[in-house]
Amino acid sequence: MKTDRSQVKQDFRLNINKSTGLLNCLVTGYDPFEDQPFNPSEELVNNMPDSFSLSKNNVRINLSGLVLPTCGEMAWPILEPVLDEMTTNKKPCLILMLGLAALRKNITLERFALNILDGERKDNYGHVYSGQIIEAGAPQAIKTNAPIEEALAYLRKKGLPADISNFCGTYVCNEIYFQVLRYFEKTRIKNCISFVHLPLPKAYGQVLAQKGTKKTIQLARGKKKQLEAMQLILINLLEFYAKTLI
Ligand code: PCA
Repeated sequence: MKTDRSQVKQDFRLNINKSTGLLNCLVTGYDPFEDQPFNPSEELVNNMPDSFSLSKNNVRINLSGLVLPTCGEMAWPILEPVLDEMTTNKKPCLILMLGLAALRKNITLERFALNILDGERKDNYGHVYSGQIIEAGAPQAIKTNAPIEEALAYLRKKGLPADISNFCGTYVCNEIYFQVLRYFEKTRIKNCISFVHLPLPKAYGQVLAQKGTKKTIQLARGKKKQLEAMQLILINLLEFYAKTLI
């Protein structure tokens, strides 16, 4: 099914910061979908800082954020030109992609994107797919080049519980993750691309209560604090990944 691109809300287009210094850094999220009234990924992208610092190197890195519609057919034509713009200066690209996995409890760093669209869930523009290939001739799966195992250990050490997942689903997050990984496979630009599925804040609060440290356990209660914990993860991940690119 084709959808008219003019239906896409303007707020899905967030201006990409042109002067990103050492790195081109982008964080993406999605709007609410299915019966979820809220998407933590949207909330986090909209509230992220404009920059973050790399402690040891004393370097500040600017961030751009982009909230995408939960529809692959809509989202990719918005994201692709942003990637084109990001890659024109040939600087390394760091992309942290976020999405909601409402049935999961913990934050998960996704290892693979699959070349498949499948499932019974309608996207926000009514599309449903059944075993459709995203790109003919492309690999069946692409593995992230982000050092997720090391990143996971880093987060856990800071009392921020997370896991690795080998299945990003077969819905919109997987589709766009696949497209972005594939995009960079075709360029020679140094990059680090990582997809992180977020649970609902309440579920993460329960995980934090069990696995957090003295410091982070305080963020276990209340949506605002739970989101703060997720924001901390995001910043820590960005710092960790950025160091591998600079
Ligand atoms: N999660 C969905 C799509 C948008 C989002 O936040 C997914 O996991 O595919």
